[in-house]
Amino acid sequence: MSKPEILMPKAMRDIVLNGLEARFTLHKPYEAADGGEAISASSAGVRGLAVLGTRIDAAYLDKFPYLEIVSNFGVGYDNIDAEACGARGIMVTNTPDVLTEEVADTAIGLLIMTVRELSAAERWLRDGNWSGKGPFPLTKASLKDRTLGIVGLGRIGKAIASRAEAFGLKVHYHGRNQQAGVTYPYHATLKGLAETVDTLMLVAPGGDETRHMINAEILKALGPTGILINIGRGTVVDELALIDALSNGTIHAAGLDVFENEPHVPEALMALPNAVLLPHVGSASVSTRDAMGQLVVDNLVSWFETGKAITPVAETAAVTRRS
Ligand code: 8YV
Repeated sequence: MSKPEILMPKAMRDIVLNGLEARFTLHKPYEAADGGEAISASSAGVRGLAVLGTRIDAAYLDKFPYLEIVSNFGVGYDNIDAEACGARGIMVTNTPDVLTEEVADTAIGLLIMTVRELSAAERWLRDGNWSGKGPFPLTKASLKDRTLGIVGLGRIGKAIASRAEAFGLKVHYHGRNQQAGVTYPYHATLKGLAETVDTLMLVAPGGDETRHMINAEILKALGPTGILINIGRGTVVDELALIDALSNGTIHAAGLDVFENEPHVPEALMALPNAVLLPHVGSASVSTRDAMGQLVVDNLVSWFETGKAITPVAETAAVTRRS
């Protein structure tokens, strides 16, 4: 029997490339001089996509009449119109769980960096200021006595919450629904959460539903001692409103691992001393990225061998293989 054809729109880690080449006929349109043309010429028999960040919408799906499965590298899949896939009977998978602890560790690291101004303190030393001008100025904020409001208490949110508790923080949360068995105080509205806590941790997924959830009103509710951390998706925050809030003292500081238009970060944000900015490194260790890559491969292998995906997304959980 001939091997199923898989298309990888953008280059991915060797673990994905080698894993797919061993089991499938792999199309790599990015190697051609004209990637776009190459996709339509080679697409006829493609039954699976291995995707890293490529926008997969209805028009993209039209190129692949025999498509059965889209295997996404990343737990977030706001790059994929999963409802359009589901409506066509196309399975979508993501890479949950394998990155949970890594992202939670990064979130806590970013929180402490932001509260205690650790990147500025390191720059102070490296610039020779410690021996020249004296000690780094005391930070206005401390982690002690903070209350953390988590927006999006899913698997990663819960891993952050248990770490935060170990640091002595009180934890509250907001999400679409109150969760059974969760004892952290629940806030039905984001504004209610922002008014109650002094530290907001965003772990919400991207997409239309969460776009610019964090706006001027929410930042005002968070208040002048407020600290905003975003480890989820950049689109959740209205970046211009955040720049305003950081510039005029509406909130104290922000730590961001994700941005609205990655990899572009607004100059105005870069210029702010009270923003800690990381280049989307939440899951970015070799071991975690390898585990994510392996899951991209395993979902495709499982689908074509057993007819079942390992980690289907909610929108396509009911999709079954036709052949
Ligand atoms: C991804 C992420 O690795 O999993 C996600 O949703 O944001 C990251 O962990 C990244 O988007 C892919 O480069």
